[in-house]
Amino acid sequence: MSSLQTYVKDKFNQTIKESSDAELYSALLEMVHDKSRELPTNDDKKRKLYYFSAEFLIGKLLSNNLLNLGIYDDVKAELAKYGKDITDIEQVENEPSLGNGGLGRLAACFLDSISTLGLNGDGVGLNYHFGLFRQLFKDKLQFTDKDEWITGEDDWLVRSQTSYTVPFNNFELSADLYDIDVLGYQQDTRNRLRLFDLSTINEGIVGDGINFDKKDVIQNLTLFLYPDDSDHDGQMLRIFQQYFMVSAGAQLVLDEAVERGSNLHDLADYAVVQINDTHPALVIPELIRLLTERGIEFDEAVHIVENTVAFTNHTILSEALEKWAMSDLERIVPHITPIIRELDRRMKEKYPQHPYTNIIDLQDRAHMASMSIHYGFSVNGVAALHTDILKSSELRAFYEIYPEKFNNKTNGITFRRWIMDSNPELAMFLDKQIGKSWRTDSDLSKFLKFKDNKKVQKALQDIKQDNKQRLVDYLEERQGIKVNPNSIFDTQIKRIHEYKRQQMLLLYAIHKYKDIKAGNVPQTPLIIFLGGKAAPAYTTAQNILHAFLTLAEIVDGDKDVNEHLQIVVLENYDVSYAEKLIPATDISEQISLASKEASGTGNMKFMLNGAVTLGTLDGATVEINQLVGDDNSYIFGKHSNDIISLYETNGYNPQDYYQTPEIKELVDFINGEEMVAHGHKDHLDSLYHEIVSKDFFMTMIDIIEYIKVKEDMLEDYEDQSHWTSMVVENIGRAGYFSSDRTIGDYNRDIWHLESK
Ligand code: 26Q
Repeated sequence: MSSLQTYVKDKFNQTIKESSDAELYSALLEMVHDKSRELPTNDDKKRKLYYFSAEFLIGKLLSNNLLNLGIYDDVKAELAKYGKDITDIEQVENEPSLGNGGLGRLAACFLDSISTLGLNGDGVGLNYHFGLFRQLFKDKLQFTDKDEWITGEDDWLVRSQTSYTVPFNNFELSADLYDIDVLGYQQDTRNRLRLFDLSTINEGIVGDGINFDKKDVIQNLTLFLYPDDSDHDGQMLRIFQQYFMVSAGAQLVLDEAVERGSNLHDLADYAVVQINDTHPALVIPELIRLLTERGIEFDEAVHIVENTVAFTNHTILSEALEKWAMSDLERIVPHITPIIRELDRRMKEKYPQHPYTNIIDLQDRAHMASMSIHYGFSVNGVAALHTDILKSSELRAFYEIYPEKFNNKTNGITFRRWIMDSNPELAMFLDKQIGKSWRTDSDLSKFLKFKDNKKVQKALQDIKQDNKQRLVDYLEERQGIKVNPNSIFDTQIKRIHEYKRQQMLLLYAIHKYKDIKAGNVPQTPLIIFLGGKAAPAYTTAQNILHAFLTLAEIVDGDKDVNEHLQIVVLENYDVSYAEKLIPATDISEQISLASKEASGTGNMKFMLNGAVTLGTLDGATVEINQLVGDDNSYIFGKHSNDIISLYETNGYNPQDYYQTPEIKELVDFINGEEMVAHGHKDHLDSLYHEIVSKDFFMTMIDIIEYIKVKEDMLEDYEDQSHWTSMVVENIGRAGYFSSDRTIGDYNRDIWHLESK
């Protein structure tokens, strides 16, 4: 009897054939759990990485774990023998929404690579019961609901014996540790994602949607990821969450280091703490506090922490650079504020000529990035351009003091999830053409020689078509939307934010609609897929979604147009959706305002899956363009240095662009008669005014060129042989973006962990 059969028999006393998908899922989960727990952790190695992050957007784990254990194909075949389809069973699993977007997904890719490379490294974060939120569309508007993913029985969380006490001003909370095993690809060791949960949590306090009493921290602390922080109570809850995470995490770091043989004086030889953006930055004063509590002198404690903590920056948007009022910190965590003040005093004494790098500013607010740079030993950006901008403008004053701390680590993606799992047909085809070594060394360059090979081209076109069909079926099942698989699939999927310029794609869609109405019918139909959540308090982002949903309805209802153009807005875009959309896509939309997107990682996933990039020279898209060249990517728009000077000189006036007739016509459509007849006038007016009078992210500066380049691209698609040669070029050069490469770089330059 196979092992799955044994589990099914033991658990349900029946055969595979007799079992439902839910029962099979449950049995498989137990089987994988048992197999993973047989693997030793890497804790026999002296030095260990702790990747502290408020977000880990891990996605579903069943198929990924089966793949990493090397038993996916066997399990699939065995299920098939009894008429069961593994993809149906995968649907049973809930996807945890423990992240907003790129930063959280990056953390998940990194954990996969750390385990795959056999490095000793765990993730440390929080176990949010209802994740971020579930997005629902009603009346063409976004609504939010709690996203329940913990089932109690059939999830991946394993309660450990460990709990820590976390002190706050007038009370203490207890942090219970849950572990999720992180398996590496073909690895015989495992690491863990360590998630802390509030012992006194009460799910029952959540009312309608995602409403709950933000002040009731004793019951709410780990209910949601970043609940709305537009109000003061929300911001205070964020401080509670961050401190809860880092205090419990720091206790874990110290206890485990001692277990591995540290005397704490030598902590920096035993542990490295990477902080994922500033959200875990309070770990710096907390570690200092705990070390002094354990008998180490303050000066030495500071020195130890300086050699233990490293910081990654993920954004240059100033509103995302966290600063906390000292008065708020004093009310919530008074035992660390004297430490923050002392850290600030010391740096002011040492660098009096660098006021821009102060930790505490003139309004008595503590800057988390400043603290992390002064008291960490490494600062990295997440793509070459991003790191350059940090050095030359955003963090320039710090770079002058500490040039040796700055380094770039261009982001990456795990090939296990983003091709082997999500695009098995392409993965198998690559095996056939270039052998299987790419699965472990990420080297796809041998594929380049097939650029003009007609048979290879035909095979790639067939694979893309199959992936389109899979997406079409999934869309119908998930959202009840029907689409024509014989279309060009054009996709923008990411959080809704003005700097990412979904509103520019909207203007393109308006252009296309009008153009088709005017009789310019495209040879191949075009489908524009838009997916992303909008922060509940971010009005313009909500309005952009509303405008898309409204335009989608207009286009659908228009007989002259609907055979040639469709706009599909994906509800509750998540990792599972991405896994279906990316392999099916032809055009990868990476259209942020140059200088604003730190890296992007979706851009890499699309490239690996044979989509061609349409983008600005921003983030890692710059590196994609360098790798494939201008002949194999479609680049448009102003460059980052021009944009940075425009901001510096206040040189962008939206009216200058709005008055151009071609632009005016598109923008006016937003709250014109047709849109208002289908949508809500107030939302559409508000979006219109935002663009016409503010346009903070300069939509109109690039729109004309965007439309032109995109039309060229659509025309080029019609020459399928040429198009597919570009696809080969993109796939063949995607190896650089493997997160195994990124993690190798982190380890070589920052972590120095012993490799296998
Ligand atoms: C900050 C303060 C208050 C409330 C929320 C926040 C907050 C929350 C989430 C700030 C930032 C985030 C997430 C940022 C993020 O996802 N950044 C993305 O990181 C990716 C991985 O490096 C990059 O590829 C993207 O370019 C970057 O936008």
